[in-house]
Amino acid sequence: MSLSAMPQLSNANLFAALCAGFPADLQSVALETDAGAYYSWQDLLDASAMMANMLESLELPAGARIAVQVEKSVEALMLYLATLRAGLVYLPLNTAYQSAEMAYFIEDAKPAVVVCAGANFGWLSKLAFVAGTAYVFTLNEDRTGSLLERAAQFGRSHTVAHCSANDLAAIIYTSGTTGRSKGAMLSHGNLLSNARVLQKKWGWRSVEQGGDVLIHALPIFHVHGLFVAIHGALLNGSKMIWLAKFDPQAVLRHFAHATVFMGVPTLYVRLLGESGLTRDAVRNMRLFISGSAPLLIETFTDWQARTGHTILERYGMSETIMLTSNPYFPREGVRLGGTVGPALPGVQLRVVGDGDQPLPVGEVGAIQVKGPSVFLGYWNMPEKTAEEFTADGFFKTGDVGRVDAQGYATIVGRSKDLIISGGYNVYPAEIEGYINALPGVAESAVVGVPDPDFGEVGVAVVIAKAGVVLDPASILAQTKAILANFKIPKRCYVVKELPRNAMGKVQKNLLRAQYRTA
Ligand code: MCA
Ligand code: AMP
Repeated sequence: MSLSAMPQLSNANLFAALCAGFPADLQSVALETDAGAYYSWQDLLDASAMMANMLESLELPAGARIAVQVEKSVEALMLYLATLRAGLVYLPLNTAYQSAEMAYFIEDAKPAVVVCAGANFGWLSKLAFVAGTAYVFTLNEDRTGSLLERAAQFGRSHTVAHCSANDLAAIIYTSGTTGRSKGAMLSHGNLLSNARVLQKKWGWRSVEQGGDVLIHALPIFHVHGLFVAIHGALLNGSKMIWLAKFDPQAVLRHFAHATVFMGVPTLYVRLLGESGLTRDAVRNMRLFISGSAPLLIETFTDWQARTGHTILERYGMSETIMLTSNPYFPREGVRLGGTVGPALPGVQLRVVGDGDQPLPVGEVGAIQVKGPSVFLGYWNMPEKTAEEFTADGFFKTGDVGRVDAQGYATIVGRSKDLIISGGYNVYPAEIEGYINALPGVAESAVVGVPDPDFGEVGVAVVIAKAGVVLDPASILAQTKAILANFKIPKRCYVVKELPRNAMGKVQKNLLRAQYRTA
């Protein structure tokens, strides 16, 4: 069959699917910001088209990366959509990362374009140009910067680039337990298949069914805020109330005009601290979703008692997007506090013991998964990628848990040395690497301890070199000058020695017990 006779292959570009979900009335409001700005669906289409045309004018190679480290804004969302519709690769980076961290990401990912805050242009552009980046644009929350100035010169009509489901759409860095961050490669198919499953699973309502309004209070440089929240609303043609950052009182005010809220457990803990959180305040809401970190059963039951709503907890990863979810519809079962619910349709989840042998129901073991939303692999790390998959194609999550007779999964811990603080991942190995390099430090260990607000925070235990006197406050201050603020241990102790097992390995469990409280 000649090419021309072949049926027009449907375009698997995620953007094509998202905008197909936009409401018929494109002049209606798509986003309402906490600063009182309104953007229509047409604005999203027009602005993302102009930016896509601008990106295409740069004549970048296929698969070029667009690295973005900017404060949350609607224009940053439009840039994400523009990158998708241009068929390029979106690489979001936490705004708290400092130059040492950014140098690593840019060296590793070799982005063709970097978009940064104007305030960081000085140091970041130098670092990017040295690494071979061709273009550095600025984008500020007040809609100033060279990116929008440049895009304003381009037209509003744009043909969405043709992509196959397996084409790369985004790279999400999820730091490695060995300290080196790994770029999780997610395809258009990974993202769209998961968005469609969640649309059904969570009962997103079409405009005809009364529609939905999402309060978006999460950062948009991680999977939860960038994919789970944004794709949920866009695919469903649902308005977003767009908060630049989480503020409990602002969220409380918006509950009256919204129906869906997604958050990490810390957001729920802080909302519970507000006397304004009442049944009446949430009378319009239909769904509260929690994830990214364990939701304490106390938070689950307190929320239920205070608001009458049962939080829906779900479980996912940057490498897999969402994997399991408690039910939304009563006909599918109850929401069990302390569990992350059954595997999503299409996801195979198993708990294994040694040799990847599946364990009997209810037994605790390593969680492994397979499914359409499991990533393509780690950027530039084929060996590391291969290590993370079993011979029969299951991805090793590094999480430890069990599955009950009804299929509900419970995460009981992690085999990976990881602290999840306020929903952000903090890798002890990375912090230890920086602390060990400080003058006078012989060795260090960073462990996670419970925290009422962030769920878990880091504590550093440090050994000084012989004859050196170390000041804990100075160790933290020096680390804070180098690393993202959320990674900095909340407490630091200088001790004579670290507890070790027979093999000489630091016994972090003993340190966690010893430093559990300040
Ligand atoms: C801020 N600080 C933190 C954290 N956030 N410390 C530890 N852990 C944190 N998460 C510190 C800052 O360093 C600063 O300290 C002080 O708190 C105030 O900073 P600020 O930014 O104002 O804090 P905040 O506004 O209170 O932020 C807390 C927050 C934020 C709203 C909970 O951390 C947040 O938005 N977390 C959401 C993360 C997220 O989106 N996770 C999804 C990952 P100092 O003053 O000393 O500098 S995706 C994922 O995990 C998978 C795929 C999944 O399942 O979703
Ligand atoms: P990330 O590396 O940002 O993709 O974070 C993924 C990790 O977050 C998972 O491997 C889990 O350890 C953790 N996680 C995500 N959702 C939950 C949840 N609902 N309960 C417990 N841990 C979770």
